[in-house]
Amino acid sequence: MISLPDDTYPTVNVLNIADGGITHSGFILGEASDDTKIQAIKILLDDSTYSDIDNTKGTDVFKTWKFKFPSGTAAWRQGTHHTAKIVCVDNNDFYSPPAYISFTVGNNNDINGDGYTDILIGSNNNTSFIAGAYTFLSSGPNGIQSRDISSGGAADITITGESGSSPGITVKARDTNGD
Ligand SMILES: [Ca+2]
Ligand SMILES: [Ca+2]
Repeated sequence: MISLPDDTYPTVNVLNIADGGITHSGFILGEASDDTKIQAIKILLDDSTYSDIDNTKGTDVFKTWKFKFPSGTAAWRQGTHHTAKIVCVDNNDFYSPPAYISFTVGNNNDINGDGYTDILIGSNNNTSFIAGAYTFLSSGPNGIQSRDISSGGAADITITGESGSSPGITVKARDTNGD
């Protein structure tokens, strides 16, 4: 059997953040592919140095990847502007054309940690005088599925308060299970 040389460059792209957009998640999500094997996926943040998102040197020709924003003291503040350049390297050290995004950090309201914005709606005015909050979670790139909770639809998470209390007056969304 003749082994043909690898003459195909890998590809990489970002799925959840548009170039020039605002992100309301704490992750960058994307895909990578190659005709032979993906060796590594690397990211360069704010023109610093490349670090590995994935360096498993596996046998995959297609991968999805997920990069978590810096945390702790290095965490990015809301309203700050950042750039990310991502490349995929194949098993012959061919580099993909880079995927490049520049974006602004919004408030992180990706509650289910899938990289896409969720909605938390406070309610303190329902018929039984029980206050509450409704959470609608994104389902990946399809976003939040439309539903009508007044005619049989349901929120993903419903927080119901005691009668007479008002937990829904002020609500805050955060990435509660991001990993
Ligand atoms: Ca290749
Ligand atoms: Ca989400």
